[in-house]
Parts: sequence; structure tokens; C-alpha cells
Amino acid sequence: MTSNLIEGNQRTDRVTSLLSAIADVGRDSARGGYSRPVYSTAELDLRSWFIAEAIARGLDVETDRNGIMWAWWDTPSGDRSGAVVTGSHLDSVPGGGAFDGPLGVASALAAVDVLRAQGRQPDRALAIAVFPEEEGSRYGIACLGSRILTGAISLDKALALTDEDGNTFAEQSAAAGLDPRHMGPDPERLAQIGAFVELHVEQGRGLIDLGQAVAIGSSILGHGRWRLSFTGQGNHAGTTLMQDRRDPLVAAGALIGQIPSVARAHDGARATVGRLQPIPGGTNVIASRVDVWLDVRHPDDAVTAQVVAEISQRADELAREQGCAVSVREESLSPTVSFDAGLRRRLEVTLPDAPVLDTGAGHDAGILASHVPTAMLFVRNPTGVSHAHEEHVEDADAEIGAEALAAVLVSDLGL
Ligand code: HGY
Ligand code: MN
Ligand code: MN
Ligand code: MN
Repeated sequence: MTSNLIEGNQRTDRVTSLLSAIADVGRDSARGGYSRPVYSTAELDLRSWFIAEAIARGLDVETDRNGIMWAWWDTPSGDRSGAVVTGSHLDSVPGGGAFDGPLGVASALAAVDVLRAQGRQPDRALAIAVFPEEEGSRYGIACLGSRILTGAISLDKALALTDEDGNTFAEQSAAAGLDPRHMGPDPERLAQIGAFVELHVEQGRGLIDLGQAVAIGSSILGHGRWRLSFTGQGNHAGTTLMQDRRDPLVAAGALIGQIPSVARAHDGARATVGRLQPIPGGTNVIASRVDVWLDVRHPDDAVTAQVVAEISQRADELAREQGCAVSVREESLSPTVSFDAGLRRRLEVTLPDAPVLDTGAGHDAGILASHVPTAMLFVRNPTGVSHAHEEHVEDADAEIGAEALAAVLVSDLGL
């Protein structure tokens, strides 16, 4: 579809050969797939891989004060204002797929190869960016790096976030070589960015059903995360009669069972509980507390709020039935974001066969879109499954994606 746009591109395995080099980094034998939390050994190894591949291409690599990596292909003048930026993330969800994040990073490196193979020299500086904690798997808030960069989260709140072991984001950032006192919004960096485009594996079936390898992104569904904490009375499993219990796990379980019907009552709503944590969590112990993390998404932010309100109402009723209490705390909220219409129309000219699709998945592009002209490209995932080991991209589609990205960087972003 796009190979006629890019002559001279003899290689057909640029992206897959890049990804094969990291295929064993962070494999999770217990869950399947990959577990690459931010600043874990696995993610730090991926950072080293990226830096090596960027240096091998003569790119000038820096890690900024927020832990975002930038690999620059400079113009002879060295002027980086109005830079064209592409990239994605390297961290993963627990048991995630091989492509969610790394495909965008590898495709950006491969796009540099494609442009070099054409003998091009950029008219504007190009940077490949890699954002930390896009999944929010370790510290609970998605796109944490791009939120800090843009000021979409207060630095104090970000630094105080803790992982399951009680380590703060400040401590882990310092352990990764950053100085938390210097982290925070970076308006100078944002002002440097003329446009941003993120290539990402499609996390659904759109391209399968349309029979195309690449799509152009139109918008990201609004989405948020809430923590519901049910509290009751911890006690002994053997000596506490059923009628004497105030078991928060019973209330939480009943709520989780009712969430699908609440969501289905609002066309297009998606509500998920993928994580819950009973405390103390013993087999012979009635829990004293249960934390339940709720993910709700919908194109209309008002519907998202309505779904959360109804779920909270049910939670309160079910908690009371068990003699328990429940608190609901919003952890993060991202409104529905539409990508820059003018830029998107230019991509549609460059990639005439590419359908335009919205996505229910959040991305750093969704955070940057409020600050710089932003676009997304999606590459076909023949399984339609993501955030699981079945996620896949065929070699040929990965190459078409890199070629499409290269074409967009040249024709739409004025590289
Ligand atoms: O949760 C998301 O939608 C993204 O994968 N972080
Ligand atoms: Mn992703
Ligand atoms: Mn993801
Ligand atoms: Mn993303």
C-alpha cells in the first residue's frame, strides 16, 4: 500500500530484526507475555537497547530530567526548534504483548533507516522519543512521563506515587539516575516539538476487518481509573460464624459481578476490573479491606462519569448489605482526545488506502495532543488481542508500518 511511496527500500525485515533483539527481555514465564515495569531491570535493558540502536544510527541520544529519552537526527545547523518527533514507550502491562510500545520505537528506528536508504537529510530535526510509565502498571497512573512533561499531573503527586512494594516514583527515578528535585513540566522541550506522531500496534480488530495493514488514528476514548476500597472486619475463617461477618471481599465480589450489566446499559461503555487486592490476603483470613481498581472508558466523558456514578452507587449498597463501607477515589482521568484534523487530513493524502480509526487505548500521543499537532498510526494485529501474550504483528505489516511512518515524516511533517 505504501511501498510505492518509498523507493529504494530493499530491506523487508528492519522492524522485526530490531524487535528480535529484545524478544527475551522481560519474558514473564508465570503470566505469559512480557512484564517490563518502568525502571525494572527489563525496562532498563530495553532503554540500553534503544540507546545502542540510536547511537548505531548516528543519533544524538539524551535522557531528559523526567526520564524521557530523545534520540536526535539533527540538521547541519543543529537547530532543534520545530522538531518532528516520533516514538512511543518500552514499559508494559503485566503479561503484556511484545509490540505494545516497542513496535512504535522500533518502527521509528526503522523509519530512520528507510530515510537514510533514500539518501535523505532532514530539513527539520527529527527526534525519536521514549516515554516512561506509559502503562501506569507500576505507579498506577498511565502516561506518567508525558503527563509530567506537559504538567498534566502535579509533580508532587507523581513523585509520591508508590508501587506495590511501597517504593515511590521519586525513589525509583533517583535510582535510575534522575534528580526528582529537577523533574517537572518542561515547556521549553514542548516548545521544541513542531509535531508528534506515534505508531502503535492496533489493540483491536479494526484493520483485520478492513483488510488493511495501517490505519490513521482519529481519536482516543476518554478513560479513567478509580480505586474502590471496601472496608469490613478482618477475622478468623474458622471461628467467625457467617452471620457475624462483615466481609468486604463479599461486597467487592458482588459489585464486580454487576459491573458488566451497568456498562452494557450505556452503549459503547467499557468497564473493567483487572486488579483487586484483599488485605491481608490470607486463605484462612476474612479480609479487613479490599482495594478494587476500576477502568472505565467511553467516547462521551459525561457517560464515563455516569457509569462511574452508577457503579459507585451499587458499591455503596452492596457494602452496606455486608455491614461494610466503601470509598471511591479517582486516580486518573483523560478526556476524549481528537487528533489534529489538519495533520490527519494530510496523512490521509499520503496514505490513501489507510482507514481512519478511533482507539479505546490510551497513548502518550493522547497527552501530547493538547500541546502539539499530533497524529497516530496503527499497524494491524491479526489476533485483535492486546495486553496479553497473543498480541501480534506480521513481519510484512511491521515493515509497511515503518514505511508509512517514514512517508508521513517526510510528506506531512516536513522532515
Ligand atoms: O490503558 C491503555 O489504554 C494504554 O495501553 N496504556
Ligand atoms: Mn501502548
Ligand atoms: Mn498498553
Ligand atoms: Mn501508549
